[in-house]
Amino acid sequence: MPFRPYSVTDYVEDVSPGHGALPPRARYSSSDAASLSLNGTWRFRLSGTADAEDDSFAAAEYDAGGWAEVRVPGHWVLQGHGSPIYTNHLYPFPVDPPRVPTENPTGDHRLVFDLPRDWPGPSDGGAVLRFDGVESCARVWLNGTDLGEFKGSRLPHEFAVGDLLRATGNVLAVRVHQWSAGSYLEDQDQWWLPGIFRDVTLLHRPAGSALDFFVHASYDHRRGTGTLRVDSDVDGRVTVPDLGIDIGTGDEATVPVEPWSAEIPRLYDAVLATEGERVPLRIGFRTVELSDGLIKVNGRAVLFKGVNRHEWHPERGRALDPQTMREDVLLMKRHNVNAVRTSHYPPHPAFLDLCDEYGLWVIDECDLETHGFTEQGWRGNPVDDDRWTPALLDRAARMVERDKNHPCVVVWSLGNEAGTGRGLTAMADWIHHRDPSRPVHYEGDVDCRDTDVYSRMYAGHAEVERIGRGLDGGPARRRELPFILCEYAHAMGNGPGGLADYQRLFERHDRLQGGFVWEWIDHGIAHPELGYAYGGDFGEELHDGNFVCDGLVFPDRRPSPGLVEYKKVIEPVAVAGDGADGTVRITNKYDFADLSALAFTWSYQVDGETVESGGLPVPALAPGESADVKLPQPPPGAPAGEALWTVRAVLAADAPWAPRDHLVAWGQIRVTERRVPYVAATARPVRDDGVLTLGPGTFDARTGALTAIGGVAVSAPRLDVWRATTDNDDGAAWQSDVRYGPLWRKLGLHRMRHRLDGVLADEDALTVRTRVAPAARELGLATVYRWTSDGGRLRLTVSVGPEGDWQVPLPRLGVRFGLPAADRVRWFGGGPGEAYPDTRSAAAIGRWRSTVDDLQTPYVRPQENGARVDVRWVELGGLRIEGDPEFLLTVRRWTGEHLDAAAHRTDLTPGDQVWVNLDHAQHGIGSQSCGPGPLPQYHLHAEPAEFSFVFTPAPGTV
Ligand code: IPT
Repeated sequence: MPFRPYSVTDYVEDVSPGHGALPPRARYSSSDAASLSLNGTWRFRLSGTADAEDDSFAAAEYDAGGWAEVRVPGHWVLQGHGSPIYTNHLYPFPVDPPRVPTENPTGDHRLVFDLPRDWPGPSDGGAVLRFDGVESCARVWLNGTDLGEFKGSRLPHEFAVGDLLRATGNVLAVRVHQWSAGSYLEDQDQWWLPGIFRDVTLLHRPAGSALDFFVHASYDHRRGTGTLRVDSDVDGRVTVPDLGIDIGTGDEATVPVEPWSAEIPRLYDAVLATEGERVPLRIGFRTVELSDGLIKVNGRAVLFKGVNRHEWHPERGRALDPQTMREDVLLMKRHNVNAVRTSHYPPHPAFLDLCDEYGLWVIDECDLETHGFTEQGWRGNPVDDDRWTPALLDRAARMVERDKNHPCVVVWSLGNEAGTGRGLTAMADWIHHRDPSRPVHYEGDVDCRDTDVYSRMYAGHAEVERIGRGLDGGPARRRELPFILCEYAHAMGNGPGGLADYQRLFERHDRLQGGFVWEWIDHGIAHPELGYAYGGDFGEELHDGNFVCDGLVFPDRRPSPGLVEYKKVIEPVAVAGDGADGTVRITNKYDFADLSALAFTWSYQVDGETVESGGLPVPALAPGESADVKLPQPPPGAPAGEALWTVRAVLAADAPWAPRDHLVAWGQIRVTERRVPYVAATARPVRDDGVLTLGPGTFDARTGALTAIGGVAVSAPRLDVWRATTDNDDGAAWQSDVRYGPLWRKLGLHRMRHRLDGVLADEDALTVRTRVAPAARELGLATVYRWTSDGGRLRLTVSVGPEGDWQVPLPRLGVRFGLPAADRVRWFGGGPGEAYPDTRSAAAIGRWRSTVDDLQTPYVRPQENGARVDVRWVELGGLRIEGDPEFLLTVRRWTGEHLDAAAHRTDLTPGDQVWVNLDHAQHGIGSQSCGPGPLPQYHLHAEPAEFSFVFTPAPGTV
């Protein structure tokens, strides 16, 4: 038998963007033309290869009654058919472009629908069938007619179908292949999730309606005027009632307007009326330009306080509903975020409507990433291969044409991590030509040959500072351009650390126009046994574990401590002062808004209790302005103690994105210092038959181990230097810098031995000498516990002296002990949330309460979490504990070792004790899961240290 080449359906492996679809155009919904959503339950059949089934299912008479069902929009792998796959940059199939594996999960979808009774007849124009997003390749039939096929998963595709429609019994058949040539262009770091995951809509196109139009609405900040021109392929009229504008398409009107900005998103309702339909428009007047080496909007340089947003829902994947999109926008606005990079593809179009409305600067990024080619030195990269250029240009055009009328979109991005090549240059040229009104971004263009902004990812603070100072050299063109970090502060697990240090640089150097935290949300998939699943949990042969959970919000959108920190770091008002002169310095850090939308309050707190509070009159400072505002006299008769002022800026009235009184910014100003607890060593150790008592403390006389305080049995405090390594401690495998997590483990810091060297009970103290060290190493920590008491209170002083050559910092330094029970926790110190040395901007000094369970931060992969900083005292489990100096507090129902061993939250089960860590210090957090480690000033060096805790029985605090 002659050799017969096996070939799958040709279009799947064709590098062209597809056949049959209409040219791209602006996205809009007309107010009077009919439309029909085809979302809903469709019939579904999954096969293992692209050609397992013929196309008979597209025929009207085909009986799909025995098929399964899927929800559209949706991904079939999240609906019980097959499984998701997570890889960061590795292609989960052999790299041989444009070929794809024979095993190519293929989903046949089928929907039978009727037209609404009032659907216009064929003489009233045509109709188009629109797909807003299908991953990764689709072939479409309507009523048995082959309409064509397309690739470009997160981009719209439309087909003309007017002639094919019937009043009833229309059969729409869509064959979707998981893998196609297009997959090579869609190697973003996320789950591979095939399916019709965005809306499918049938749109009536009345005769005489526009195919496409381009709204040009600029703002002249010198004159305070806006200029409007709407270009359309069909003549029509444009009216803006609030501005008295009534012009023809192609004509220009210039009138005084209020400009649009992310801070004050002024939109004007307008109508484009053509012979065929009326199209409602929301027009924002704004001009983006590069001038003085800066990105300016309406004449002012902007500072991006941004996030990278992937579309994510823990049950529905990238099939987002309108409420989820709105929730993202509201959460961002409420956390002072002002910019979004739509990493790494154009979002669902409704998201951009929300950004227009609520005000967010958007970098709209094209659906393009070929990162996996880095494994072969970028050989064969499609973006440097002319055969692929039409597909790249098609993607660029589909993004720009769809989104060009959004004022929120201020920058176009060519894509992400696609190396370099002629295809990218072609895209940039096309975009520059089609829309000269917006700069073009692409991080991979290090010389900025094709782009208008110098962009990097994960650069460390020192390098960012050099760039800010203009000392980074580089090609002449790049030196003239503004700088952004399109990704920084990798928010994986506990962290990111160092945000405040970046922000200080951004604010100091004009050239640094801010950055976009990587990333907005953890892409954990809700899982019945694991809580949230990540890479590997579906048995993938290649995967990148929990690298897909690196967001500022958890999969359920609860803010992580990282987001709370970011909110504080990027707050638009600075509150500063030293308390000494009775004034507070207020600075407006907005780029456009004055402070008139905010109301200020003061409160005077002593030992964390508010003594008095009131309103603080602050002038409506213009952007960039500061004022010294007089604080009231400290309330007469206030109790003695540690006093401070807290100044808050809240919304003075309801805003569209948050209610009145929503906290926007705050600061605390110290008035008097804390007095540390003093315990006179007046009680004597008393020994009685193996038991030693000292004040309220009971000890094992032989070992000197504390066994009880008052009535509370405890397991003795011991030195603890270990923390369940965070994703940032562990660091990314490719990091060339020192990664302390693995080093700590190699040294054995997770299995320290405690050798007892001596117990001495003398006149006024019980002293226990130990040496704490790991097996197989010569280094160790000479540790002395000294107990004293005044009869009622028990003071523990811990002295630590490193022995040997400690070249690494310690994870933590403190003591850990066990309590039989504890539930409620009350403390005076930093709160309410988690904080570490380089993630502590949002910790406010005050009195806080929590339960033990609520002190845990639910990182998808369990790791060190939940510390509270600057704790002066805590009450829990029948004890009060004061620190000298302040300490970090961690309380959990499992040990650090148990936490360290867990892979998912469901691995953590409460034990029979509550474990309390009282830390003198912790090592910083940093961002080394993808970026730099903690800055040197946040390292916890192994050096001699001494710290004390005072324990007092406090019945009734369990
Ligand atoms: C960078 C990617 O652009 C982003 O998609 C994501 O993978 C991030 O890293 C890490 O979570 S790529 C950079 C690390 C080389």
